[in-house]
Amino acid sequence: MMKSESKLPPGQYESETFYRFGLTPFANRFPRQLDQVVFEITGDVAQPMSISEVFSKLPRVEQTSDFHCVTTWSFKSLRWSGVRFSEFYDKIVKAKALPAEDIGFVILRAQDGYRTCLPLADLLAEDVMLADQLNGSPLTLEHGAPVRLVAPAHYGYKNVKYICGFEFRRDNKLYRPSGFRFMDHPRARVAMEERAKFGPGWLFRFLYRPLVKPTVKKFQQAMRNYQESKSR
Ligand SMILES: Nc1nc2c(c(=O)[nH]1)N[C@H]1C(S)=C(S)[C@@H](COP(=O)(O)O)O[C@H]1N2
Ligand SMILES: [Mo]
Repeated sequence: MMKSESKLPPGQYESETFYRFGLTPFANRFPRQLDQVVFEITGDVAQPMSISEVFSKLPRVEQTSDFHCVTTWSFKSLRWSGVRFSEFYDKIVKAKALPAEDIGFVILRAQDGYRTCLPLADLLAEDVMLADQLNGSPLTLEHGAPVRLVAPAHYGYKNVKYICGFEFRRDNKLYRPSGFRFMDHPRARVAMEERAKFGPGWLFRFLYRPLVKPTVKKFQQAMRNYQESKSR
């Protein structure tokens, strides 16, 4: 496939491989529920609920976007298919779960225990998706099956894989990040190099870059172990 000519954001380099990647404590954790998509909707909503009909109820959209991990690798031109988060919010969450008028933040939860948080306004952007397909095939386990968040304007760590829950909140007081607090910028916008909560973003290029290789290795080994355990 033709790669886009898009310029990379500040401090990023182009990777040849779309790695399985993440926070190392999550390398050995995998989703249990792969065949059916069920989202838990909680928080400041009148009607907390589980929702399973998302992909059948909303228009399918496709988009090609680049992916940027905070540790400085980027992978260009990924073709995602799924539904727009804004459609999901307007047509399903608002209609059924009845969120408060002044929701400010969404805590995103995954089947491996991972969680992160983004302002609702950022999630409502045109290019934010709940994706269940990548490059014409169903999402693989490596990349977040059965469904992941795709938010190309935000670093990889906001692009939650194995997504299973949305906690809609007026504020983010109750939110506790998965990793170290300093690592979790409330927005993590790639264009602004919001790599970490404190300090200049560019500084973290040099702190994070040496972590890429060992992290990739750890995630690859974890994947092999998992596949072996499944085939036994
Ligand atoms: N559930 C879950 N989602 C996650 C992570 C994780 O460990 N668990 N890691 C994040 C990070 S740091 C990155 S860079 C991307 C990596 O996505 P990929 O494995 O599809 O390349 O997933 C993000 N979403
Ligand atoms: Mo990342």
